[in-house]
Amino acid sequence: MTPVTPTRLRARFAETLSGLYGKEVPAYTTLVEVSHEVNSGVARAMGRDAERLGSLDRVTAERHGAIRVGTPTEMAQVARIFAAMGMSPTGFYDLRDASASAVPVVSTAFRPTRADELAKNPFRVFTSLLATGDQRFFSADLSGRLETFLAGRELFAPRLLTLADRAITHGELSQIDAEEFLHLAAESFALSNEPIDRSWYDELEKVSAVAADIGGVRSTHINHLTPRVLDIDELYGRLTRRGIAMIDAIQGPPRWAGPDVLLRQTSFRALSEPRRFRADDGTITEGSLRVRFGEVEARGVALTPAGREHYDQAVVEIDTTTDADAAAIWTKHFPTSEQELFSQGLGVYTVTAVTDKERDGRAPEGSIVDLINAGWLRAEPVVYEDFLPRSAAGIFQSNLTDAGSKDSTVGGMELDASWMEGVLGTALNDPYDLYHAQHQASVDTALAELGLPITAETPVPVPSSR
Ligand code: OOG
Ligand code: NI
Repeated sequence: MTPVTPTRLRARFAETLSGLYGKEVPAYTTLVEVSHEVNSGVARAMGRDAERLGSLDRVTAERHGAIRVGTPTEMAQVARIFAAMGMSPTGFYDLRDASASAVPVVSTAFRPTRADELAKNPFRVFTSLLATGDQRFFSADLSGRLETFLAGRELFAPRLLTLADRAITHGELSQIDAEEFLHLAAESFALSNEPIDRSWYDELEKVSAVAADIGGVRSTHINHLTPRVLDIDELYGRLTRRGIAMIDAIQGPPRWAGPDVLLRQTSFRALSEPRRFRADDGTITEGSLRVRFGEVEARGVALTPAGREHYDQAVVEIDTTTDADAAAIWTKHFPTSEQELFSQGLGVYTVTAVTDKERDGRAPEGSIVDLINAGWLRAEPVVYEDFLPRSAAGIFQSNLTDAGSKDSTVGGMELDASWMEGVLGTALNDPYDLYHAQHQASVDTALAELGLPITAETPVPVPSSR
């Protein structure tokens, strides 16, 4: 029996989780069905152009999950489980200040980083860690009790972690081990039936619904599993017409006539799910909680640090303008064509050499942009594989019924990317480095194919984000 590779484990895990989540949250299955309808419609209407940002197979299988954990120890265990599936921590997101509501978490996303791995299966998981020591949210007393509670729980079976380490060490698992790994991993993220201690949950919920979801229970669960759609405005309309209650808006860049960049997301509202509760006197009652929702997303072209600055400025302007016409504001910050997005150094592209071009005695010369304009190189957009703190905070917030509480008069706690690296025991990938390396590698290969020295200036600035 052939061993199972990390790539295969990742694809199987994404499928298994999708099956599990569909049983737990039937509306998710509707969301996936409607996403597929929209994607086939776009593919029919646009033909091959629909696949500019990923093959239809990739987009159809594509999901991101969101999970939330309570302690650095749990976070480090998550890192081992995902490393077994070829997913490494990428990017650092601090959501504590990104939202008006109390969202006391810092996050990273586990994902494959190589273009060929992303093409095979791009499964990624946005993973948030509760900032239990941040006194803007938790008093010293509550923080102490919360940390004691969290230290006493076990989210992942020791056997699961052993199998994860085996996959990391050997770069594969036997089929028997792989089945057990997948079973235990999926089980760790299933919604638990264990009664929830009512007064403990309520005490945390007063501070933050997110804190209660993470620290009020003895297990974790997948919060949402997000399919990718090629036309999110169309999807939003279709779901609304089906009577599904959606959050008010699509987060991220507005719909407009120019190229889609970064990420646009929306979701149906968190559904009421049956959960069991234990009262102080020990009696068990049936109740319900609303914490899990159905998110969906559309992905666009990745931006360079310069492009990201344009996005940040556009967002501030949209936020601070009353009755803003978001698309009109966007137009002031972004060029309307992909050519411009590339030549202004705002979007991330790879290039390939056009080797069958008639040379007519002329030799290729000039900058990358000159070579593209003269037909020596073809540019392809690189899809944005990461997340946006502002949209993430917006998604968290639009599904909370209560803003919770945050005492901004006390200082926050410094938790940054290097702190997260300490927690994970491994370096975080910087998304800008990954995009830049992908661009540069394609330039090097293409120029070599055209027989040119690798001196032509590249339009993508070196990352200046840190
Ligand atoms: C994570 C929210 C962020 C996204 O897509 O931006 C997120 C969560 O709700 O745990 O998933
Ligand atoms: Ni999400």
